[in-house]
Amino acid sequence: MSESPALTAAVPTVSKNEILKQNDPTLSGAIAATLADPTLDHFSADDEQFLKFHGSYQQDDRDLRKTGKKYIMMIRGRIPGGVMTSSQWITFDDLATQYGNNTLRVTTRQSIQFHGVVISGLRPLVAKINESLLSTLAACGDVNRNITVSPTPAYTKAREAVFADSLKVCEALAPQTPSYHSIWIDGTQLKLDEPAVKNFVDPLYGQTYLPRKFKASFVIPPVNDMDVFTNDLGFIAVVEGDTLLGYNLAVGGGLGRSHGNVQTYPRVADVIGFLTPDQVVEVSKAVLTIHRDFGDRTNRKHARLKYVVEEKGAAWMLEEVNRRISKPLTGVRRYEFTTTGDVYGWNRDVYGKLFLTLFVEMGRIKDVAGHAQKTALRQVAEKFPHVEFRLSANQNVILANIPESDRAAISQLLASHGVKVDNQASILLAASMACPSMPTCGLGLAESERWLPGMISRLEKLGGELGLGGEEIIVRSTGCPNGCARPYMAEIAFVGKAPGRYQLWLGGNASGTRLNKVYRDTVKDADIENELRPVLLRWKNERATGERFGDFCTRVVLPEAIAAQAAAAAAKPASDATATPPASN
Ligand code: SRM
Ligand code: SF4
Repeated sequence: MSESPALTAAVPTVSKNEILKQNDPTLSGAIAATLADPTLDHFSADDEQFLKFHGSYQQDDRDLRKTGKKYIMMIRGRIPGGVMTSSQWITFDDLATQYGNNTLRVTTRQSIQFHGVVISGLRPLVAKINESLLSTLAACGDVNRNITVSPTPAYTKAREAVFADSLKVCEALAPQTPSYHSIWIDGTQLKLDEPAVKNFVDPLYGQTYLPRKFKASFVIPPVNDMDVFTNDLGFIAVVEGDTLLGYNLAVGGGLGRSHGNVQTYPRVADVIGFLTPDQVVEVSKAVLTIHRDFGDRTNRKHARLKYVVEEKGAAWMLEEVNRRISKPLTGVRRYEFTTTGDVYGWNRDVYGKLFLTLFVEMGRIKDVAGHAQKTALRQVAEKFPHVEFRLSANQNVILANIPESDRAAISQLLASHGVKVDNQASILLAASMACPSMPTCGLGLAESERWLPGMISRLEKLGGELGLGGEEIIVRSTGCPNGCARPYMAEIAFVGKAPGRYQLWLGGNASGTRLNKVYRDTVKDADIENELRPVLLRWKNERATGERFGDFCTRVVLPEAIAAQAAAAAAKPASDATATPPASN
């Protein structure tokens, strides 16, 4: 398999991916041909890029690298708002067993990922997802990704209107490429010489799609369970009782960064105006096309919409959105967020039925000795077909639409598989998230999903020693700085730098409105308690009444640490200056 010949003629100013898209706006590459060849165990580097638009990543098992390279695929579902029927759940459960590594990975964007799929399983898996009336199209790639929507049915009946609006946006922003159907459903390579195919240009995205990924979210205050400010496009519902009045528009959020590259940084979105529900599609297209037209196509590390908004300003953004819509946005309405968390256990919904939020450790649904969560959920889906499965952006599962009469039977079924409905996890674990990192993620620099549960136990031990047991602190970890478990919003974040080494970030808040900051640039795994002990002790002794750890760090610890780092940097000879770790990035 060879690289695209177009690369030899690369226009120096645009990135490689731009040339790939330009040369094949159908995004078909040679995917179908590779799938049809049983001698191949992986795709070409070019097709890896096209595959993302189809919802799949080529990976290799990093645990096996020392003995050889085993190619595996990750497939991500496109599940708007994370809502699934019980029969779709059964399909996904079957597919994980038949083609994947027998786990379902609930993602931080309300989707499910399959890991460890070998190339021969890829097409049947994607075809069966489509048969279940879900998709994988645009779950990844330079397009609008899975739209997230507040899933909890406890707060307002307006959620249904918000969800309906999100589906309209999802449909309006979906790419139109004919290659998805032909590769995954028909199993054929698109005939690139057919005029309709040859001249295909996506009506919304154009020939080269977006410069980078684009993420949208709908959230209903006061619960910021979506981390809405980390999205390129956020709709913050303005609700009166059960009536949806409209949305405040948030633009330009995003978290990805690279170590040592200060041109890359996490950013919270700006809230720039208010729109009525009839405007959601028009406004979504306006924001998306601003990214399409102004995003940086020369440098993928600088290509997200957040850099456009940061560099041109929120006022410019508002003007540009208004230029592209028929009725201008009006002034931002009052809103307030108080929490980002899910409500665990049994609760009553706004219609008088019940829902049950189940904690999923680091998002990984699997069967282990004494805790067969995968089997338990499947049996719920089989025996209670009216139950709706909702994925949360905190990597949990909400079972919704449950009559009171099913409560005892469902609790009992879960208990028989070791799955608790009360006191499901310790207070720290229940508020934690980790990205997958090893062994599947090719970008991971350190462990994350496999490491954080042990780290949480260590923090619980430390908290116990200091008399701080029972206090909630939002702890998140990622294996690299890309930010997949949204670490930069956490009160304590561990961001992988190298095997066994983490950057330590402190200072996010409970409402998901504030970024944290770097406290230590590199900490060895074994030294983490030593770094955190004095900070936790100060919090215990010096905090204001009810002050959370992240708020205390932002008020007291970080300003002092940043001043100390600046003083140390000033005291160093000029030649050493670049070795000073940044206080924030
Ligand atoms: Fe992510 C890339 C996993 C949410 C920022 N992300 C990846 C890849 C596909 C690695 C790759 O490119 O080769 C990871 C696959 C690992 C694996 O083995 O499964 C990966 N990202 C995830 C998931 C599964 C993490 C999780 O714990 O659930 C989340 C899937 C969401 C979904 O269903 O669509 C996931 N990723 C996020 C988020 C959080 C969010 O969107 O709410 C972010 C930060 C927000 C943002 O986008 O700014 C995020 N992922 C990234 C980035 C950095 C993007 C940037 O602007 O620089 C990358 C790297 C890239 O795109 O080049 C990345
Ligand atoms: Fe991979 Fe980094 Fe995302 Fe973790 S944060 S899944 S290591 S890209």
